[in-house]
Amino acid sequence: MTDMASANDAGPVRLVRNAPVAVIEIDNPPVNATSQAVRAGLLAAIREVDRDPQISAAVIACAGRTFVAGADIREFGQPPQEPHLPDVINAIEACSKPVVAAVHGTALGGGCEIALACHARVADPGAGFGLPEVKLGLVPGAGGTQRLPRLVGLEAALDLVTSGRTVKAAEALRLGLIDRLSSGDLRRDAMELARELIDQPLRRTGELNVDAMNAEAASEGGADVRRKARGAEAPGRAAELVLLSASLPLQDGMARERETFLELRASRQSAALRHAFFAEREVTRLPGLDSIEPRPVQKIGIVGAGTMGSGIAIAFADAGFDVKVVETGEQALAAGQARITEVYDKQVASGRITAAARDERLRTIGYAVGISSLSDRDLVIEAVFEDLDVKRVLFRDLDAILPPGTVLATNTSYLDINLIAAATSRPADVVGLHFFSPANVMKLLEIVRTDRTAPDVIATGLSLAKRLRKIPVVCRVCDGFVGNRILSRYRLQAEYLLEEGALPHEVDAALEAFGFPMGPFAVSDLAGLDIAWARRKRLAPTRDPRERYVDIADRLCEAGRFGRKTGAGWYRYTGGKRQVDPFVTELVEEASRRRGLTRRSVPAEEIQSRIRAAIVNEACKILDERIVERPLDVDVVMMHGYGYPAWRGGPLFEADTVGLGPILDTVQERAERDGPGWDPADGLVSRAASGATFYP
Ligand code: T1G
Repeated sequence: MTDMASANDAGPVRLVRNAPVAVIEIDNPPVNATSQAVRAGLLAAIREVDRDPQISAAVIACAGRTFVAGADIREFGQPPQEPHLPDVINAIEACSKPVVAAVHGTALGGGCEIALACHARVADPGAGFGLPEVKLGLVPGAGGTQRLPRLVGLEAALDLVTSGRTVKAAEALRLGLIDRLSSGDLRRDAMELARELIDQPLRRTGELNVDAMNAEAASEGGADVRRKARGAEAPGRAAELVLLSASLPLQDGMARERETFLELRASRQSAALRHAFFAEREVTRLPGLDSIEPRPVQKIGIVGAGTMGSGIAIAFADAGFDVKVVETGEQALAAGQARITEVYDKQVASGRITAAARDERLRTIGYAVGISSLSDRDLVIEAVFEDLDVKRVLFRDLDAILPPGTVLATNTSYLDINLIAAATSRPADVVGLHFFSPANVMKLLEIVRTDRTAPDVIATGLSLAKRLRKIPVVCRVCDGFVGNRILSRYRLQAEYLLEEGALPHEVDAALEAFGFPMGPFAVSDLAGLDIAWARRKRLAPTRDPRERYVDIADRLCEAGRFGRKTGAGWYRYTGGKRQVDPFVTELVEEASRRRGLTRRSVPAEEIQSRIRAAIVNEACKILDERIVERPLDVDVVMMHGYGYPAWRGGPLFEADTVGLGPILDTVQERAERDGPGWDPADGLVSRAASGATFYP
């Protein structure tokens, strides 16, 4: 092989003129996104390959940690610049010489589309492929909806394009998305395949026929996609384009795709989802903390092996930590161990992990009775009974046995962590790590700093979140922190709607139509009504008598109806399905009578606007009180912990879009009727008056 390693100087794209197989290398950190310079360099390189008689084939590969992870999302707010990615990709496919993609890391979006237009694809066994554009409110814009079905068939293409999920290389091979798995040296294997294709008829993806599924299954696929999208537009539009691939020539299909892509790129939903994408990353960067070194943490202690403690143990074991779970007695410990083992057994049964991986994870989790075995831990998290005195005693005892520097964390959902920290001699080492159930699944982690938490302890929390692949939001202490505080507020507004005429299933239906995966009453039944009941009883002495209080939930609890776990709450449950219960309807109607209200039919739009106003107003108060630093902190909590539709960008992003004036009007109307807890937030009043927004 002539070592003619002379590269053109087209910035992030190098053409290495090995003969007969050249290498086109893209080097655009951090994820080789197809910026304008990458597109121009790639087009120039592929034209050179076509032109140079010394070159008989080419491999497209990437430097750094991944193959092209897509178009550069940061460019979307600007006017499109040539060369456009579809043109570059068409040039790859039209090349007169074989072009092979060498994929490592993740080929996503435009990256996957580049690979699809190559004449063959070789992947690292650990590589992934996906078209996640729908997660940004878009559809693939460079041939993905038209070429993928030509390689994998309509059914698989519908699944991948409308879900945006990433498939691992083994599945990609099985689907026909790739041709080979690399045996070790990816570039060598790709060059080998390219060499084999020299002088062979080129297999151009765009010229393949689509293996169409039957029309009925296709239309069902499209309808099912829209139902699951819960108001998001992109998945349904993507489904239409994939189905069109079976009836249109490639370029006609790509023209329809490009038209849809440009339309959606200008849409509110896409702006909201792109905001959400960057907010999830921005939220991990707190002003003033970027230079603080986190404490080294590898050994984790977890006190309490109940639902939360077990889930937290699994989350840390999955991330490769050394975990020790303790309980007060053998029976509770055994129950926790059984709970953890059951989760892993289910993952093996579903094929999510292998039995060997399960055994490896279970080996990293130790169990003991009592806290004395935790003295070698770097971090100890308590997930015991939600009672302040219990937690204070526990922290006092932990303080006595843990070495200096160990971080003491509480998983409390509501309690004042300043008071828990005050029970120790080391309040600077105390922090809240509020996981959401199931703790090994839910992405959100509220990192709650007390008045005295040391900066390096907060930095430790952020570092742990990254290793746990969770999304952290740092907040200060208040009742319910961010998410639960807002949830309590809008759940109360939902109960006012019951007194005025709505029924639980109507409120839930309106909010599920708004885009929440589940309405507040169904969520209550899932979480358990008794938890919020205990909090209301604890707060009762401090409740402002002027504020409208609804006792329907108390009556349900007094009747032993704690939700799914007791077979009845706001709904009755038979076979896991929720059903409207006349008992609850009667309770609600009786509450209206006691309030002296004549029930009326409440339109879904009113339910949605009042709930959104309640959320925005409380979120703004949280900002005003500096519980969090930025609007995006609240938006990320609500999207990742409470199901606020990401295609709305989170409550404060959406408030800017809807307009703060109309939202303030709704808040002020409720304040007159519902009492002092509903006073408009100062920040909402001032922004509405000045025309300012939450996101300048
Ligand atoms: N554009 C611009 N920046 C991006 C980016 C992208 N596509 N992907 C990641 N980044 C930045 C990210 O903001 C962060 O920056 C850094 O890279 C590391 O990312 C035409 C139109 C690839 C799986 O949707 O899923 O192609 O915060 O922290 O956890 O049809 O990034 O450090 O400043 O997430 O290792 C389709 C989105 C685009 C993929 C890596 N592609 N990215 O995860 O690192 S639309 C996507 C990801 C498209 C075509 C259409 C992940 C990742 P900073 P990270 P990671």
